[in-house]
Amino acid sequence: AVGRPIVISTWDAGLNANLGAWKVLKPGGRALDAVEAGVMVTEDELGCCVGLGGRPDRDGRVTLDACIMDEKFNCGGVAALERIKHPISVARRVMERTPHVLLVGEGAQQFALAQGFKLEPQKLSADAEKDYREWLKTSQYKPVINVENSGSPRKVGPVGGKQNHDTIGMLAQDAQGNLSGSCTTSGMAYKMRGRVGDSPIIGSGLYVDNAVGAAAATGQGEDVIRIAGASLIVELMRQGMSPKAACRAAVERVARSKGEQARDIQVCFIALNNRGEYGAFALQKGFNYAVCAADGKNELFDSEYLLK
Ligand code: SD4
Repeated sequence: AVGRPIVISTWDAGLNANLGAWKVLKPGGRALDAVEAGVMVTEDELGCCVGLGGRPDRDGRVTLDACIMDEKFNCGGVAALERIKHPISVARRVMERTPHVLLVGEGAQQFALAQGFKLEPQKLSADAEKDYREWLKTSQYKPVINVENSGSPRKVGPVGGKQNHDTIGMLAQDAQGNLSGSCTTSGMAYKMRGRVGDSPIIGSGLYVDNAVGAAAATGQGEDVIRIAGASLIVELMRQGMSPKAACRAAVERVARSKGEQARDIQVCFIALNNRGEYGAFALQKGFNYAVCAADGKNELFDSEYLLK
């Protein structure tokens, strides 16, 4: 353990996101506020897989998935939400202002507008537009492993339009010892219209039990849902596994569920327990995660992985 507060998030875009969370955590703020503020940074950046700058579905529409969970099992999510800049904040409103956990599509957008969120133009970023046109030439759906990773060493700071970042999952423990988590994505590029991945699904893309720990997922959402990934990891930590061992066990279960096809996908997990210990594990090479903890150091780590 490195001490609290602590925040951990997926991929190299997590470095910037952690700084957003740290502004809340350092002066003693709530983990819940931190995980919302943190991933909002990523939702604002241009990149392949989060926010309105993300890649569209096969019909050319950017559809966003997000969820959030606090230390008291409160949770909320949105799926297939269009033209709203901060799906994570809409997810939080679903949690705090409705009797429901998940709103989808048009209903989610209506709710967002009723809550005062602004309808953004229906427009792809220049990079997304270019890639989409290229993709239309073959129209083949073939997820690219580790497309999320920007591929070059990344420093904290302003992000150029070229950055290629993914789904961000974020877990935090505040100075009071409370845990919360968030997850936000534009999902797999060129997915079928209406497709929802693991990221807005409580128990798959994200799970938090304050008495045990928290976990988040990124990668091929269908294969995270199949094993109820984040929930599984929290249950394994409950039984005494370390965060990393629990993430590894979940990856092994994905591998078992996929058989030979495991080589064609990437699945990655991060976890944080209530003692402030963290860990990660991935199916394939190339996953990394960012950790910012008590000493204020914000560092990127390469995850270990199963398939050598
Ligand atoms: C999804 N898990 O929609 C997300 C996307 C992702 O790497 O994490 N891609 O399936």
